[in-house]
Formats: sequence, C-alpha cells, structure tokens
Amino acid sequence: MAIAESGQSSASSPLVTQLHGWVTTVDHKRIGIMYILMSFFFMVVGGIEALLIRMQLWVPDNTLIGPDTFNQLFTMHGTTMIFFVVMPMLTGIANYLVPLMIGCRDVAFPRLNALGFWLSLFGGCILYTCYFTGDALYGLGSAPDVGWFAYAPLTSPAYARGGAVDYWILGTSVSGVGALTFAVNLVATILTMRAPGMKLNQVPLFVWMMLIDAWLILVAFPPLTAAQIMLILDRYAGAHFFDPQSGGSALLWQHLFWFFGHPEVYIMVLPAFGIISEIIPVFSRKVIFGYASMAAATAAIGLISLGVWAHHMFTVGLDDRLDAYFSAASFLIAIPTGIKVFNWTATLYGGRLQMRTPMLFALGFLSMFLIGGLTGIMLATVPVDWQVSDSYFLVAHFHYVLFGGSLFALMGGCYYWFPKATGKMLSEKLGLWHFWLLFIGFNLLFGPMHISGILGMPRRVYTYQAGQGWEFWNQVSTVGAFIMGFGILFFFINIAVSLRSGKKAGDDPWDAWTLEWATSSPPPSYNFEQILAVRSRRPLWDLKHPEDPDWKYE
Ligand code: HEM
Ligand SMILES: [Cu+2]
Repeated sequence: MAIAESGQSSASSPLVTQLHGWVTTVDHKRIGIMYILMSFFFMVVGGIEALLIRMQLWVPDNTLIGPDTFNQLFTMHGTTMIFFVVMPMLTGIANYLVPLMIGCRDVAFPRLNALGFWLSLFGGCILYTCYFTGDALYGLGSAPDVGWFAYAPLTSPAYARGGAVDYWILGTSVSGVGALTFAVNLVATILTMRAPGMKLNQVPLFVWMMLIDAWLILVAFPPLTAAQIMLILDRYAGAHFFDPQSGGSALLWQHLFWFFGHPEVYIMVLPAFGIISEIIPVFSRKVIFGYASMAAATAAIGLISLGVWAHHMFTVGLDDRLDAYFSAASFLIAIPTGIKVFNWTATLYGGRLQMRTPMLFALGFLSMFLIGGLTGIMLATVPVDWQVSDSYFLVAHFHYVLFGGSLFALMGGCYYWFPKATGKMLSEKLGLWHFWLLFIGFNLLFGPMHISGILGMPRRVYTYQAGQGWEFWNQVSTVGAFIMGFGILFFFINIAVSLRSGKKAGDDPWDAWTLEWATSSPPPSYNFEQILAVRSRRPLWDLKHPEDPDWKYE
C-alpha cells in the first residue's frame, strides 16, 4: 500500500499507529497527499455552497435562501475555493513532485513543510468555526458576508458587528502564513538540492513554473497579511487605517488587497501551466517546443502580474492616466501568455497524440483558459470594464480562468501522477465520465453567465425580477452546476475504486522522461535508492535510449 511503503509504519500495524505516522510525518510525499486530501474535502464543502447559490438563482423572486444567507454563501464559497481548494491542491502536487523531479530525497526544511500544512488546515478550520460561534448581525452561528475580498469599510467595526469577519481574517491569514512557509521551502529546495549535474535550465518546466510561483507567493502574501493585521487593529485597537472619517482610506484596502489578489490569480494558474507543460509532451511523444521561451515567458508573467492590480479598480474612479497605465500593463500579459499557448500548440502539432485522461484535461484546460484569457483582455479595456464590471460577465470570466483553467489542469495532474503516488492506475472509463460531465457542465454553467452579465445581471444579487431576459440563462447555469457536481462525484468514485482494485501501474506507466518516473510507484520514503546524475532535460529518455541521448544535442 502506498501509505505504508512511503512511511515508517507498515500496513499491518494498527490504525492508531498508522494515523500517528501521518500526523507526525515530515515526508514531503505524505504532506503533499494530506494537502490534496484537504483540498478534496473543501471542494465538497465549497461545491455544496455553490450549488445552494445556484438553487437560489433558479427562478426569479426565489425565497429559498434569502439575502443574508446568500451573502454568507458567496463569501464562504469564494474564500473556500481560493484558499482551501486551489491553493492546497497546487501546494500538495508541488510538494509531492518537486523533490522527485529534481532527484533529491526531501525538501530543504521538512519540519517547516509539516508546519505549513498544519497552518493551512487550521486556517480552514478557523474559518469554518464561524458557523458555530461567529455571531454577526444575524445572530449566533453566522458566516462572514463581506465577499472573499472583504472590502473595507464594509469590514470595519461599524458595519461588520460580531465576530464573523474575524474568522475570515484569522482563517485566511493563518493559512497565508502556511503558504509563505511552503514558498520559502520550495525556493530553497529548487535552488540548492538538484541532482548532481542538473542545471537550472534542465529542470522540468513544472519545476520552473513552481519556482516562479513560490516567488510570487513571497511577494504577494505579506501585503495581504499586513492589511489583515491593520484591519484587526481597526476593529479591536481603535486604529483607523481604513476609516475615511478619521483620516484613513478605504481605497488603501483595495490597493493592498489587489496587490495580493491579482498575483494570486497567477499563483493559482502557473502550476496549471506547469502541469500542462509536462503532460502535453509525454502524450504527444515529442520534446516540449521552446523550453527556454517557456521559462522566460513565465518569469515575464510573474513580473508583469505584480504591476496590474488596479485593473480591479477601474470603477472606483482613479485618475485617467492611472487607468490607462493599468489597462496597458494588463494587455502586456497577453504577449508571454500567447508565447506559451503557441508553444503548447506547436508541441501538439505533428505529434502522435494519445488521448488518455490526463491529455483530455490538458486540452480542456487549453480551450477554456483561452476563453478566459480573451474575456480578460476585454475586461482590461477600461470602457468595457465600466460596462460589465460587477456583472455576471466577470463571474464567467474568472471561473473560466480559475476553474476551467487552474482546477481542470490540477485535476489532469491528479490523473497523470496518481499512478506514481499510489501504484495504481485510475480507471480510464470513469475518467472519461468525469471529464465529459465536468466539461459539458462547466460550459453550461459559466458560458451563459457571459450573456446574463451583458444583459445587465449584477453579481452578488440574491434574486432578480422576472421579465429581464435573465431567467433562461440562469436556469441553464443551474442545470450545468448539477451536471458538474455529478462529474466531480465520478472523480471521487474513480479514486476510491482505483485505490481498491485499480490496475497495477508499474514505475513508469506513461513512458515519460522526467526523474519522478525513475523510482518505484509509490516511491520509498527516501525517494531514490541512488541519486542519479543528470545530463539533459529528459534524463529518463537518456537512460532508455543510450544510443541516441538528448545530451548530444542540448
Ligand atoms: C460547481 C462549481 C462552482 C459554481 C457553481 C460556482 C458558482 C458561483 C456563483 C454563483 C458565485 C456568486 C457570484 C456572485 O454573485 O458574485 C460564485 C462566486 C465565486 N466563485 Fe464560484 N462557483 C464554482 C466553482 C468555483 C471555483 C472552483 C472557484 C475558484 C477556483 C470559484 C471562485 C469563486 C469566487 C472567488 C467567487 C466570488 C465572486 C465574488 O463575489 O466576487 N468558484 N461562484
Ligand atoms: Cu487582476
């Protein structure tokens, strides 16, 4: 069993001993798996919240949930999906893979790694404690209702009474510190612990993109934490950072929040880029096209993404020149992103494509991320943004990027590396069901939101009147949401079934070329019996084809 071989305790030892092995572990692989399990748990929670939101919007003038609960639901849903679903899933995948991919035995600071996981998990627990104690305007047991961006002064003591908002602040800041420990660890690991001979320009692209990802976390999270501390001081120590009536500034929150919030989008999507850059070459049986330009484009995206935050603030009435700058800077990101899309397409072009589930998810990612990217360019155009900002068009846009883009690729990654982590293959048949239900449901759910948004439906409204042309589109969306829910159910069924009775995977089921496939599946706790020396970007190709190794050409 996966768990037994990668840790100290064996499968035959009592359950308590096994559990003890898990909660005390400092093994990067076990920590990675725990992050992923945490993400699955919160995916169910955030998904139920999303379904409740969609049920409320099924018909005009619906009274199923009511305005107060609705506000709490979209706040909790957004916060959960970002901080406790996508973040832990990418952290888990990176934690599991990066040391294997660069051929070392663990991360640089294994204990710090464990601390990071527990901080993330406790952050989620703190947030959800609000349902038991967080009394706000609505009495005991209410959740925050201020949106996942928690705009001040809506969060100031005057408007957010009771403790609900405090649970948001504490939950997200504690998990944010967890993300910082992860990033520090990852940077140190990648820079100092690569296998002998492995130059930085020979690591798999996933590692490159995670390096830049970690760097973005290091720049973006501290301002958020600072803003959160300021908000706590406003709420409990009589400070007035965000209180205009006493010389504070409400816009300050927006600047600090989006200085985090925009790079956060890239923090969530760069790992997806990385996963796709591993999957597409293997299932096209070709070397990735433009390795160096891929890494350079990622660095450019990371840099530019730090300078565009105020495109979230076009409607607050900044100076025109500022709007123009932030609009232009946002357009600029299309260039490196375009380079990447070009490289992926060029890798596919002329390849011997193998349509296995990971590849399907990769192609699903490509198509939906493209749509999300194009609507992003539209939104970066100031006059367009003035029209559709805070409408469902925006909700459609960011779900295409974050769900269609990020989460799709992360799920594809789960299919690709599941055999490595467990020694079992996932079922292709159930995988197909998962993919197609998700893909069809997704487009039914979020596609029509472009239209309802352009027709004027504002986001964050708990209901609407009949006769504005919104009913049909909302019903399509709600149907799509349930189809997608079924899709995710297939994902979990697939994992459960395959763990019990999946085909044996072997060390290298996809005939891949990176180092993680050089060890057993699942890998032993020390990863590699012998640390391999590396001479090219595809060390396993070199091993398999000694007559024609890559290093002759690189
Ligand atoms: C079944 C899946 C999902 C459904 C049905 C869904 C649906 C919704 C709906 C209806 C809203 C409320 C929009 C509003 O009135 O503002 C919303 C908000 C949000 N969703 Fe999702 N969503 C899903 C998955 C996700 C995922 C995977 C993510 C993150 C990666 C996500 C992130 C967000 C965020 C951040 C908000 C807050 C929007 C805001 O108020 O600004 N959602 N979602
Ligand atoms: Cu942005």
